[in-house]
Amino acid sequence: MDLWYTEKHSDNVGITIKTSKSLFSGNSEFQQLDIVETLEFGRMMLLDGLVMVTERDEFIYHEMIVHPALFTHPRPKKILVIGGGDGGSIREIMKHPEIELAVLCEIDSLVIEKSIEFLPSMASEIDGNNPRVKLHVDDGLAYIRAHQNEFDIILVDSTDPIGPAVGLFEESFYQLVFSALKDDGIMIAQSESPFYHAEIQKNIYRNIRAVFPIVEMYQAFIPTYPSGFWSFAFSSKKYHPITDFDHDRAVTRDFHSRYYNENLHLGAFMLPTFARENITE
Ligand code: AG3
Repeated sequence: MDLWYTEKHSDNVGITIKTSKSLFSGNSEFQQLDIVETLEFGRMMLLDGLVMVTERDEFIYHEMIVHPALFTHPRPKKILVIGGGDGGSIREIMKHPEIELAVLCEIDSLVIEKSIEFLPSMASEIDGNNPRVKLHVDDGLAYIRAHQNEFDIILVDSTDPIGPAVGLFEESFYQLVFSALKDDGIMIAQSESPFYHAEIQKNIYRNIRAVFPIVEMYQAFIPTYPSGFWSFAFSSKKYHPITDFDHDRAVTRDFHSRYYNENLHLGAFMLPTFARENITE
């Protein structure tokens, strides 16, 4: 029997992926979590039916949410990831030896637990054995409200602005992130698809610009996300992702990356006109 899963990307379009078995399906107090085996993309994790990660293309998202900020900030030491319970962002952060501490604040312990169990290639650094990683099961809003002037970089590794993540796209949340960052801090927030989510993007960028002086969108190609054309908001108090980019440190990095590189760091900020128009007032 053929089992195909479809996530609708708009009212009339979706992505359909052939699956071979379900590894886990259950509900937490926040959302429905599914982990399935697929033929083309390896294991795939869904929250409320939306594709969060697949083993085959997660490297693109996780390299791109992490490395542009870490090679722009001159001395990043302490990082907070809000969401990201699969562990992929933490894995990429740990490739930077100068990072002293990465805190993961995920609202849903079921996501962490099942990622450790079924997605070990992503969750390798969140299994409790790395002293440079701390886990907090908490609402991101509650967590940063209690932290000021503490982090060099904060990554908002959230799901779409529906369900438990709605609050992570509001101006009041970005204000809290701003306060939780040090004076030269950087926030990166995943910011949806320029192709399908023009209205959502307008809203996200308006909210971030109300708080951060430097805001630049950059893009990545992620095959399993709506339209494949995805984006991140580089939001910063002081450092600019292009003029402050530490090119030499990126070139001499001592880890292999499969998507990010020193040329792409610059290229990712070059946007097609329609995408730029989504975020210009
Ligand atoms: N966070 C972004 C997922 C958004 C996907 N949206 C969708 N499929 N409609 C992924 C978290 C990875 N750490």
